[in-house]
Amino acid sequence: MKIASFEATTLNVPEDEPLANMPEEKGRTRPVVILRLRTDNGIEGLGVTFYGGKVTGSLRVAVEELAAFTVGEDPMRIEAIIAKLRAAADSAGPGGIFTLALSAIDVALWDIKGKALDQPLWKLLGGHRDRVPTYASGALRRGLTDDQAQQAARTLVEKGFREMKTQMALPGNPTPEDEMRRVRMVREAIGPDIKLMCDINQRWRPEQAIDIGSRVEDVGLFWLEDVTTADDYQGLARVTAALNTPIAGGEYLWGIAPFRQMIEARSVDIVMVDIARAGGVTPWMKIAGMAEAFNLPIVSHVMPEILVHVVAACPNGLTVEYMPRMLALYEETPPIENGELVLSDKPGLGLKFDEKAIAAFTA
Ligand code: SMN
Ligand code: MG
Repeated sequence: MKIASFEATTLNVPEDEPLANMPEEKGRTRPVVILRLRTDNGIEGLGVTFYGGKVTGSLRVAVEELAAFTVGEDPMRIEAIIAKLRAAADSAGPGGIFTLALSAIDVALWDIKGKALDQPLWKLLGGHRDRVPTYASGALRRGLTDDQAQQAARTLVEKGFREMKTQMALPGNPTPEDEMRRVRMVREAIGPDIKLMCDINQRWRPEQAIDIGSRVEDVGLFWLEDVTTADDYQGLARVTAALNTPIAGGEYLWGIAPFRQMIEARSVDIVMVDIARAGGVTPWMKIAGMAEAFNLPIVSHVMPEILVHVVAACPNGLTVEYMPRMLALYEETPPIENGELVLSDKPGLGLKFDEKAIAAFTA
């Protein structure tokens, strides 16, 4: 079996918020590049990447230029292909557009491998369990009013979510009191038994994180995420040491090596890995193993339809972020039962592009 051809397409995917119907801005779209990698025996692997912003055209070209080097290669030899692509791109890595593009190719190769072996990816990668907890994300954002946040939180509970994520570092010039009030109001709306995460998206100073983090310890957050600049490993470590609330981080790191620095510095209690910035399924699983060696749980970032496989595969997989932004790209995605995503036995990623939706989103 050899790679025979490929097709990369730029899409503008609507940023609707289907979980609690709280769109940030009506009509806003996110640019995304999708890849179809085809073999000479009729298998098609799919890949998705993004974070290209206004240079998404360049990201698509990077996917195409790299994919061209996979043609003629054996798709089962993923590490050999990655090495070839790294060499071809000279020093364009280790981060940036090169890695975002590599990720789409790596994901498509794993999809092909699963289909060729007639095995779902989560089993191929370890198959630790066939259901994984998931948390609602993207609905309880910082831009909402307190009332909207409470209403959205109740909607998520009514929909059966047992875990959900909100945000602090509110817009404007919030006082620590304002920040506390928001997270308390969300807790009040959902009750004590729902797991509540809170994302800061790198917007606090370490001392601010310790101050506000200490004031909200009694809210019982499941984790506090990206409390300060993502690569300030020492600053993060100070916050992690100072608070009882677990600190999560890692979504902004590129490749695998920075995770070593972050974990060795004891910067986080929970390791979060973004597949596009990591460079695909291959590095995601290596980072998961690194976290396991340090007795740390691992969690996914966005694209639950893909990441459910890697979290389910790992013994230290904790929960899957249910960020529904890309679900519209597919005919069908894993269902949620009792707050858990249910894995299937469909081969590879078990996903099929919804061709009508793709045509409608094509840029
Ligand atoms: C996030 C960042 C970028 C895109 C989507 C979501 C956020 C999260 O940090 O963790 O959900
Ligand atoms: Mg985050």
